[in-house]
Amino acid sequence: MNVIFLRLKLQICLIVAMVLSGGLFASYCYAQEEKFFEIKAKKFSYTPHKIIVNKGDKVTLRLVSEDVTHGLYIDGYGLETKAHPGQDGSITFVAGKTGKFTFRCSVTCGEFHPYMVGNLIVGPNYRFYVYVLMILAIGVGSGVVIFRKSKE
Ligand SMILES: [Cu+2]
Repeated sequence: MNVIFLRLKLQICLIVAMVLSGGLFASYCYAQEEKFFEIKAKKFSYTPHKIIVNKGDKVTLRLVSEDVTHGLYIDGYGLETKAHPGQDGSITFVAGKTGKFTFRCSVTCGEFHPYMVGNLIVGPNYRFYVYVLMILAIGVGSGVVIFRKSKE
């Protein structure tokens, strides 16, 4: 094994590492989607009462009250907003945790207030894994091609 060959191998490793890290970063950026939901709050329910997003999504919830002042508190995320009649509330956050989270009214609005709940469902981000697999395939593939060429 000569010095030139060793240097080539090192360069190949460097290129592959650069492709992989750049690809991972790009995957992370492209896998993130912006999602917007308008939630109508009325004694004693939310419409819609089920919000489904993917991990990493940038989520904006606008809370609109159709009668009295209502709140929306997301368990597990510890986020809250309030909507007064004619004055909407809003929360923007990155859904960093997967799972099923309950959101509930945080303003006592009447006798059935404790039952005013909904769910935030944050699923795993499959798009991200698909991108990562593609990048890995490209990285390994190009590495193999360069490696073979350098051997000739
Ligand atoms: Cu309430």
